[in-house]
Amino acid sequence: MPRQLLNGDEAVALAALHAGVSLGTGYPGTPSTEILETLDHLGGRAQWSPNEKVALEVGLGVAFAGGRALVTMKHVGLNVAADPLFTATYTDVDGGLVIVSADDPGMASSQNEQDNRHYARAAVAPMLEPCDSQEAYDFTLVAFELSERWKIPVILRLTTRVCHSKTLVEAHAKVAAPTAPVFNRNVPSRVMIPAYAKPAHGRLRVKMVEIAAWNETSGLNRLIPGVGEAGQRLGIVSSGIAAVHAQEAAPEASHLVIGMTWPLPLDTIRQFAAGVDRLLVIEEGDPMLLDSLRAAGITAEGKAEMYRFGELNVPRLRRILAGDTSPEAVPPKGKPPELCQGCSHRDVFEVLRDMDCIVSGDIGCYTLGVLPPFSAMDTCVCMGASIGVGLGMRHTLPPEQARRVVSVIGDSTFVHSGITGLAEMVYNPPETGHVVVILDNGTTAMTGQQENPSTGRSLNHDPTGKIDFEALGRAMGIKNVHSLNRFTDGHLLGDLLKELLAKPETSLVVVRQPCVLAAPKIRFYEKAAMEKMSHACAAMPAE
Ligand SMILES: Cc1ncc(C[n+]2csc(CCOP(=O)(O)OP(=O)(O)O)c2C)c(N)n1
Ligand code: SF4
Repeated sequence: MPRQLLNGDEAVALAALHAGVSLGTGYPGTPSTEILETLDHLGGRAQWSPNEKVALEVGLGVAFAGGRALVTMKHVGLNVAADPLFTATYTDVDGGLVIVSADDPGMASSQNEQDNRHYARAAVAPMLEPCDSQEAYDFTLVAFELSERWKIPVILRLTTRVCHSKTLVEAHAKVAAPTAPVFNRNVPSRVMIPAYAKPAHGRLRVKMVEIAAWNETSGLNRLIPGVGEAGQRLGIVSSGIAAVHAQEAAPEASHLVIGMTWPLPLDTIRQFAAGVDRLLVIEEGDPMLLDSLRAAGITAEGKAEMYRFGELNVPRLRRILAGDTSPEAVPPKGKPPELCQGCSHRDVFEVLRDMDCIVSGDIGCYTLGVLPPFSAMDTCVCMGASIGVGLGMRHTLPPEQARRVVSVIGDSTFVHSGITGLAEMVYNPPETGHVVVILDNGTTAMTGQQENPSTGRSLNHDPTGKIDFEALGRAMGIKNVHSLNRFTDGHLLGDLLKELLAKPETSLVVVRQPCVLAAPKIRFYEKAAMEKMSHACAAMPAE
């Protein structure tokens, strides 16, 4: 087959197609978003879920029914999906279940740089870590096989550079037809009441011992002998993109590149360590590999604490090798990000700033409301937190300050994890009431204009069901529900907010205007849907 230049995300999507996945599910998040979009473009079946927890649950259902499922998310998405994850590993899946966690060391576009290798150990799941697009392709195929052989979910951990760098890929599989789904009743392996979960936990630990033994000869871990004496003096154990940097920074050293980073091939590592004078562990993020080797009694050196932060690269690797802990050069400041000119979020933050509101913010393009000239956001923690945090402040602040608190959340984020916040507001209303503003710009703008359950279009932009925020708010028991079209009555927002903030009642305001970058596409999708509908009507036989 001809070789193709693909980034890691595209390579995973191609492999998933070749593996015959029945369904790809996920929630957008940089750097994982392109996986499902590519799967869809390649003709596979892919859909966005409201959030990562639901995506994993749907994937698990597919796997219980005998189909192969690919579930994608960014690293923080795995926090949202952690609840099903920790018990899914106890269950037996019939079809392969591969969960992609795309980590973001250096926080190119994230609120933290958590290292999701910890999840493999904590949730007891095998983890594969490719270091380029070829391995992303190969390891995805292996992950499905592993998952089916041991009936266990497998985590494929990517990082930003692997997701977004293009390298050559030789695809050696052909598009497989999805396996025929079948329901096999298996109550003790699928219904996790304590009576079944206790033996399931025991079975899981046995599986991991077997997988660890398999990993010693799996072919996923590569030994690259060093050059002469230098290759005996220094041995480097690494994984993922760090392995690529390490080979460039120290080509004469011996390298052991770990492809399956949980459970570890400890005998292989021990043998490698015995053949070198000095063993250095190079890993991006936390010293997880280092700690595991030391716990297994393998003497190894790690990097200095300062290199835990941010991405590694070849110059940083050279510093680590030289034991250089002097302060690093600070990269020149780029242009600060800003809301696009004409962005609908601008006016809202101008109003909030001018009213001196205490703004409990959320994650999306609108987080830029924190920067000048708006400077109108006071908190932002994780998706959906705007409502709970706003309520907490309302419960605690003196009334004159509490009355200034407003929660601001985007449409995609609201569906992701804001709805339960509304339930909290209705159930435990603060004495001063509360005001939630949904900024509905008709898309998930921040991650590249994906659809979500409130746009009325599915991942491939075909029409589907649509959540009505105002109806939802009323049905949940919110006292005051208002909508504003920013084009026609945006100027009323200030007065409306003033009125609602003065009331000791719960209020929801939905401010609508399409994202200016997405608007032409949205018009195109709407027109295409109308045309499809009129063709379907014309084809209907007259009565
Ligand atoms: C748990 C989690 N999943 C995914 C993301 C990535 N992400 C950040 S904001 C966001 C949604 C933004 O859409 P919306 O709320 O509609 O705001 P907009 O960008 O359109 O203004 C996503 C998917 C994240 N930060 N955290
Ligand atoms: S992409 Fe859309 S939502 Fe984001 S800043 Fe630009 S106009 Fe606003």
